[in-house]
Amino acid sequence: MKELNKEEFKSEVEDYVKVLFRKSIKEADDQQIFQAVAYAVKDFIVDQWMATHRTYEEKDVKTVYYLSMEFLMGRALGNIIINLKGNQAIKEAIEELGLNLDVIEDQEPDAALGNGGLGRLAACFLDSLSTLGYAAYGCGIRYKYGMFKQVIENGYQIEKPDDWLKYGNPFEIKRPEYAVEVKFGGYVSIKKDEETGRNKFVQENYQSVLAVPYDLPVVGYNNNVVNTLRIWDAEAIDTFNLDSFDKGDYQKAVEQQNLARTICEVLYPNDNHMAGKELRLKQQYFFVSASVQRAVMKYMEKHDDIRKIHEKVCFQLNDTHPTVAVAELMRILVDEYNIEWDEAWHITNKTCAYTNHTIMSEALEKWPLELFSRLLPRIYQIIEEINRRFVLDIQRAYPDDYGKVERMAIIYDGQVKMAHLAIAAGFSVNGVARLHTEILKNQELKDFYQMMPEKFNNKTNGITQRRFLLHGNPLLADFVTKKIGDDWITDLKHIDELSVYTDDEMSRKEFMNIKYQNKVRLAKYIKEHNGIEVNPRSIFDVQVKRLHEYKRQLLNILHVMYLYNELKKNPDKEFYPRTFIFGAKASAGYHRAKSIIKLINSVADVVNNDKSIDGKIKVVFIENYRVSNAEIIFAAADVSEQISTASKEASGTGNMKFMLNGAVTLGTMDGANVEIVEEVGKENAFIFGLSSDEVIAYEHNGQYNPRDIYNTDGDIRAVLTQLVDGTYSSNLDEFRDIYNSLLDGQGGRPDMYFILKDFRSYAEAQERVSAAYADTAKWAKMAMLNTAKCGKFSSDRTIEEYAQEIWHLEKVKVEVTTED
Ligand code: HBZ
Repeated sequence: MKELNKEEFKSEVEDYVKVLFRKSIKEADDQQIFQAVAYAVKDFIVDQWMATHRTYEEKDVKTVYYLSMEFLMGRALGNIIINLKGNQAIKEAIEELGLNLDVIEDQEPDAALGNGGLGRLAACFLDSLSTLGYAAYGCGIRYKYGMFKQVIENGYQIEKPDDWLKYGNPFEIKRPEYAVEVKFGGYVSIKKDEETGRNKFVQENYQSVLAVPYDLPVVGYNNNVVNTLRIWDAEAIDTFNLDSFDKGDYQKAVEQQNLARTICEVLYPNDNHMAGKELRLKQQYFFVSASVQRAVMKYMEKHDDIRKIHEKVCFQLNDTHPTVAVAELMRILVDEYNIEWDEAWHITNKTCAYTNHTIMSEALEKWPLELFSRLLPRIYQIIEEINRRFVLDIQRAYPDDYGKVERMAIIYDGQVKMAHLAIAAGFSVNGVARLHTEILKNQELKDFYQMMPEKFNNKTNGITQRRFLLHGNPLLADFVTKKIGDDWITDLKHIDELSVYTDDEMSRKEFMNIKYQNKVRLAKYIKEHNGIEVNPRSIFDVQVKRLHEYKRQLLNILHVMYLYNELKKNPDKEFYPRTFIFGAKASAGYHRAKSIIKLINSVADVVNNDKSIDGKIKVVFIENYRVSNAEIIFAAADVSEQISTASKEASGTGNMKFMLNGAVTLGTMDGANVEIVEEVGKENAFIFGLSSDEVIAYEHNGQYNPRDIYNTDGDIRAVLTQLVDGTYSSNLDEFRDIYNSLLDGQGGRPDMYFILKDFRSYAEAQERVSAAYADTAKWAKMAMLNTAKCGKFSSDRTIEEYAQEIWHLEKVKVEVTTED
């Protein structure tokens, strides 16, 4: 690993401030200093970046292309510095320049090219791929505006554009030499190919855009490996050539300009919900076509037989969003390389693999045929042919069961079903936690599992300990390293060696003192950003994640309302002070989710300002929750709220970040919580609520009636009544929709999220939390064991499983030579 030279680095920073801004360090503002430091860091890694790609080519290694609409990267600078092990040297260099690294890191906008779990998982995977030394590209979209910035006004969420590229992105490199054309619309005609004499399908009268890649470095930990996140931007293909324009051309040129301008404009802010918009499908095909075309070209530069592409290339589809990749690859093989259908299909089957991230029906992608065939006429033809053959396969396998075709066809009911296409076309279908994969196999995708059991496998999610402990929680990271050495940084299983220290009182005290200091850090953040004073000696009970009904932030806040009532009734009741911390963005068009944000803020207003409860309960809604402030929040949490309706959360990854940072899970047996409890032991978590089997049984038998609970449980009734009696809003209709949803559900179905059903069990688990926390030694041991037992949840483990079992990649060692 190349050493970072402090003096060289200092003069680079000075040079960059001069060259970029014509200023001295003293004159430059914080943003300019950040830019200069970032350029100096990029200079340092560029040799490794080149060496990495030279090594991949020399060794001719297989490459995974991780196709994803989302990469929720967060900030790059701090992460790159720690992965370079350059923290000390750079910190000193910066200090010697009279600057402060924390302030500089804080200038960087988050690269928020993602919504939540799915996008952040992609980012963690890239970090692990580089650290483990696997050849990989992340392929995505260079959205001009990422996930919106959330501002809370009057308790309501307001969305502001996230202009993350305003000052330019110092880490990116534009690669116009690799630009490719992507075609939309028009029609398909059949032409005779002069060379082969065969019929060819040609797309005509289309509109096209130029896809131009920008590369971002993904630095591995201390190993010289720098992989690439390639994000595509759209540019107009023709500049106006005014001489030769007749009227029709002019019109078309304007349309193409508009198309190029709109495609990469903005990330759709939906989490677990299908947008169904034409522009979204354009975005999907745009980045997928560009990525697949480039991957094929790159492969063919070094190989002469396209039929063997699967030996060197794998496309991993991050959910169904990039599933058009299978049809695009078919198009290239059949139309451009003249390969027979059957053979092209086999090649495609061996090259594509699909990850499922949800069973929520509203998230499943289905595109209307009219839209699909109009926008992507040739791709649509190919999918029709895939469907025709797949339906024949189904009928052959189940000649007497027409229901199978109805349930499994790729095209049915006037829609293209992307999940069915992904399963039919890929060689691997994986879920993201054991329970989730079992539900896929036994419920949601039962028919597919029966027909193609060999495709199904589980890959339980993971997170990178380098960002979420080493960078986000330096105090705890140092403590762990002091106790057990630093092997955990690249092999998290070692963190189990911390277990023995849970019986040592001194170590426990040290651990809890670090937690306290992290709570002070968060309290300061809250004071600065929310103006709310919180007590770092109180229990920090945290729920941060996207706002969705199935994640049940509503259950949490209803319970706060209940506790508040209890305190008002019995002011002298012994009560361990609690700070309930929320952070969540709601999709802009998701009214009920936004209403729940308003409710949290309204409850906060009342409770925080009621002197009679003596500050025993505080409620804080942290504005604009995102990767950069998440790092601070996880470090400070005592209680990790993972309270989704069982069966609905595919995995969750926040749960793992909390665990790593020594927070104790309060959760349902859902997603990866099941595996967390398995690792840490039931006695070191607080589990409550219906099981996934029970939820699924209720869904089938329709026996759940929330009104029975309302009628028999006075405390619950009181809380619900307060939603509509003016306690939390002078507008009695403000929370009426929430009230109705709890009692009457929707579309004739009772509340699908079983909030009242799980309420008592949740409240009782919360009492256990309070009791456990009051026993300081017991809590310290539990918290510390959570950190010690989280070894399984590193994304390094997850990626190792993908690499061995799905992608079949080999590990590469990179040496930086003088050539670079
Ligand atoms: O993917 C999440 C799951 O809800 C979570 O349980 C899991 O841990 C995580 C990683 O596997 N899913 C998402 O975050 N999904 C989306 O963000 C999404 C975005 C656009 C869509 C559909 C889903 O159209």
